[in-house]
Formats: sequence, structure tokens, C-alpha cells
Amino acid sequence: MKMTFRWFGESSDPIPLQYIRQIPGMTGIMGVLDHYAAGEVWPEEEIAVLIAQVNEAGLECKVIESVNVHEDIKMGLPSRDEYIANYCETLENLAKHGIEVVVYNFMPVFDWLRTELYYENEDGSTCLYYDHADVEGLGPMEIVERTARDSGGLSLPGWEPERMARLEEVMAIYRGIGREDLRANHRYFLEGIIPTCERVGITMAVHPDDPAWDMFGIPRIVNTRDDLDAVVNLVDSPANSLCVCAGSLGSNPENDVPAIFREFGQRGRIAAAHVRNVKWLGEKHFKEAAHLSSDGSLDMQAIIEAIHDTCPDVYVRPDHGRYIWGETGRPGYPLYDRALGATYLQGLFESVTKIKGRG
Ligand SMILES: [Mn+2]
Repeated sequence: MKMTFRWFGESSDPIPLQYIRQIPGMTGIMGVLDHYAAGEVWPEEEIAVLIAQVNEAGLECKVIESVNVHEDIKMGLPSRDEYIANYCETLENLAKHGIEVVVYNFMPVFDWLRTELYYENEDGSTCLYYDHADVEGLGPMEIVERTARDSGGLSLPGWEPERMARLEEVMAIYRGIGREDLRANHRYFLEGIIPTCERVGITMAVHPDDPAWDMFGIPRIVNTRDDLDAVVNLVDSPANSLCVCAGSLGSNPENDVPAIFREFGQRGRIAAAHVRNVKWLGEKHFKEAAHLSSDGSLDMQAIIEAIHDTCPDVYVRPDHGRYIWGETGRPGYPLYDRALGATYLQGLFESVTKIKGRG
């Protein structure tokens, strides 16, 4: 298990690389050039600067999260071919600098979605929180405005302004797109990029939808075990793999998260993993708990044991965290609580390894 940490870059992440390096067992970051809009080519020179910065701090960067997929690709518009060609160019540039895995998602319009970014827990810590009843009374534009307001001016991954600017136009197009159409568009995208991935040695890792159900009547197609099976079958290549996210899949109690890790790990199709906990509060209603099993609803030991048994060398990161000890920053991406998560997950891994031997 290679422990990594999401880092947004020097100009947009308040957490210095040196602090990340000081977390025990931390070997690398999952990096991004977040000032490029979906569809733009990432220039090689800037990728080189990012990798050099990370290496100088004593860390490695083998995983990029995310290279966003342009909405026209998801909608299957004629302009998608141009954006797929750009995507391939970015992949080639990344491969020249040692990138092995690229995480992306195929969520229409909205990336992750929460109804509160700083929900206050009994102990005074805050966490990301979601209550579907809250969403039902609101239109998509109201959710966008509320999320922007609550984030205190910080840019949020997945909520880039250029994506939100076209919201109404895009929502109208999606009303005519069904699940199978969206899956066909996903297949078209993968068929367009996987040959490049195979040639340059990059593995694509799709992140599940978060939360794991349809939003605003628009289908989402990466929610369940069967959805993940469908994705890996769209193009049957190891370069077409998964970023299994415990918290996203775990938002739906019907998903058996440890079993999903075990199955797709055995099938050799997990290229990256996000390991965090959620606490179910009711139907489509949850909060993001601390990583510890007893703080939430997921069995973190079973998840780590599945990773140990089936994909022990995978790139893992603690996913989101709570805000504790007076820290402030980007919603979901604190230093302290993610550091606690990283050490806890490594403790579980060490324990399984000592009991069972190396995977
Ligand atoms: Mn995740």
C-alpha cells in the first residue's frame, strides 16, 4: 500500500509539501494542475515543474487526480473528438514525466455534492454532510450558489467556474440522455484514449459517483458493483481500471465496500484507492466520519484487509477529513485529520501484514 495525499499545487493548496512529508509513512502525492479547464492540454513544462517540486520535498508523484473530462465528451457532442485528442496529448505529456495512474470521473454536470461543507459534530469538529431531503427542495443552480458561498471563495475541485457557467444549457441537453446513452459515451471516450494509455504506460482510474445515486433526474453510471463491472468491460484492458473510493460507494448502504475492493483487486482492476469512512444517518443522508471504523458505518479493517490480500501495492490516500484543532482550509481537505487517517490506515495494514504475511 503506497500512502499518498491529495495536493492541489503550491498556489492553490494551503498545505506545504514539507508538512505532508512529515506524516509518517507518506510516500507521495496525488497531484493536479487545477488551473487548466476540462478539455485543455496540460503543457509538458508545467508538469515537469510540478514533479520537480514534489521530488524536491522528498515525495513522489505517480498519480494525477484529476484530469477532468470535458462535458461535451460526456454528452456525446460532435466536438468530443477534439477534446479526446487533447486528453490524449495530456496523457502523453504526463507519461513523459513518470505518471502511472490518472484518476477521472464520468459524473454528468456535478462532481461530488454535499449539502453542508462544515457540519458541526458534537465534539466541535466539522465535516462534509449530505441530506437528500435538502437537495429535493432546491434546483441545481441553488446548490451551485450555496456551495460557492459556503466554500468562502476557495475553488473546489469539480466545481470549476467554467463548468458551472454552462449549467442551464448542459442540464437541458442531459434531459435527453439516458443511462445507456451515457454509458455509450463513456465507452467512446475510453476507446479514444485507451490505445494511447497502453502505448505510454498510463492506467486510467475512474472514480465512482459521489454520492452514489442519480442527481436532479440526470443518470449517474458509476454507483454500484455492477456499474464498476460494466466500466471495466467497456474496454477490456488493464489500462481501463478503477479508483475505488470507499466513502463514495459507501454513501449507499447497499454497496458492500470491502467485497468490492476484494473483487476488483483480484481482477487486477484497482489502480488507486480512496479510503475513508462515512456515517449513515438515514435514507440518502450521511456525514463524513473520522477514518476510524467505530466513528462511522464502514468496516475499515475489512477494506484494508481486502487491499492487503488483493492489491497490496496500490496507491492509496486518506480521502477527505474533518476540521479539528482549529484548522481552517478547503472543505474536506485538512492536514490534521487526513494525517490521522493515513496513520490509522497504515496501522491496520501493518497489523494485517503481521498476522497474515505479505499479500
Ligand atoms: Mn474519493
